[in-house]
Amino acid sequence: WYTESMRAGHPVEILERHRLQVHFALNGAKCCSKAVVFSVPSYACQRRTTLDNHNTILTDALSLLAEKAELSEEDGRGVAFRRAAAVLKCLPQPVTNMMQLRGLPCLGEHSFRVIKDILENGTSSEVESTQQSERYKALKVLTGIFGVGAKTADRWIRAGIHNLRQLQTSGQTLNQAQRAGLQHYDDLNLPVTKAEADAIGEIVEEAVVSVLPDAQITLIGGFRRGKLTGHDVDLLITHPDEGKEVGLMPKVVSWLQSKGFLLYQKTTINSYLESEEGPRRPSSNMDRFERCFSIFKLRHLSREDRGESESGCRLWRAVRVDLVVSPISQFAFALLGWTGSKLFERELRRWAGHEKAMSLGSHALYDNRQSRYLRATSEEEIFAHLGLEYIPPSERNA
Ligand code: DCT
Ligand code: MG
Repeated sequence: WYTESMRAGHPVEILERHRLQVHFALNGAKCCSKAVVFSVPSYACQRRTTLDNHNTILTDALSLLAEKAELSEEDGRGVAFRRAAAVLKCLPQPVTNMMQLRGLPCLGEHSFRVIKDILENGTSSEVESTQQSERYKALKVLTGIFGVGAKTADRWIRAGIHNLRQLQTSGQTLNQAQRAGLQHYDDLNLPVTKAEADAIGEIVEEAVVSVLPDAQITLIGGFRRGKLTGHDVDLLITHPDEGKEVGLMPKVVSWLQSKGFLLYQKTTINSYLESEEGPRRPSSNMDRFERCFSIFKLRHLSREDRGESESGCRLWRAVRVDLVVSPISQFAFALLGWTGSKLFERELRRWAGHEKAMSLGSHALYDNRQSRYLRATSEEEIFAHLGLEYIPPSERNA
């Protein structure tokens, strides 16, 4: 069919997508007499998870319960729901029958109950009651403020604060990030489009190249995985000559500030030094790079781009932007570590530790058995060190 369609001149991308779907259908599902029974490997980093999710109703429900657990600081439960959702995200077909799930990894009793409820009743009573819960609604609104985490939101809720108006009149002291977060609340809760991410990439490139020619900049995070929208723009900066990147971030930030592009920024310096880390201290901490958490002032690309009318629309919007600077020797690890998804990253680290006795971080890979760091100049090499088949970014959407 594939070869014939090629001869018939069908577009290659479409054929390729169909070929992969058929490939996965053959590999990821077995037909038994009653229904297709799915089978997938247990670590998300062994699976190919595209954005083509055939089970969004189930995965949205499990993701909401994961979020509720994370907001309640029940991290173990949160990860369990994330893993269950990730397994369903990579299935080649919609689940229609509980029997199809026999033998799938990562589906605990609780996740089974939620799935069963949805398959039988069309909705999950637990998800519905969560969505209606005052506490969950307040946690969502308050953690929607940039700079506010679950702990702060919980403290505020216990002080009777459930919404932005109550927060503004409460007399609570906000730090600088939270003040900026509150000020730009609506914009920052509006999805960022790929076109906006590209526009920001171009501005940052101009800044970077003007202070350090030959520096390179890469769009990372969800947009590198092919997502069409995101909650922020993540950019990774490096330079082909090791050491040239030192001190780059403050210069880039000054350039951006001088042109009026930054509504808020906080820069941290690179505190990762391999020689001082000690072999058994994996570099999994995300905060060790020279990093800038910022809020950009992005002039609207064009009114048509945003589907807005001529009248009454603002000329700019606020966008969350994360800039990270990596030395070229750590670039492949930074690229892999910052491309995500968060669960894919977590599973890579779990695979490395549990299956290979290695410690993977976004700076380095350490082999505990050989007591040495394993070098890599590409993501492909890191997957090879880990004994994993290479998974491209577009298939890391676990
Ligand atoms: N990351 C991670 N662990 C975290 C936070 C982030 O591994 N706790 C990595 C994976 C994704 C990357 O950093 C960027 O983080 P986000 O912007 O939060 O994720 P995203 O996938 O880009 O999501 P979005 O599209 O919503 O921005
Ligand atoms: Mg992102």
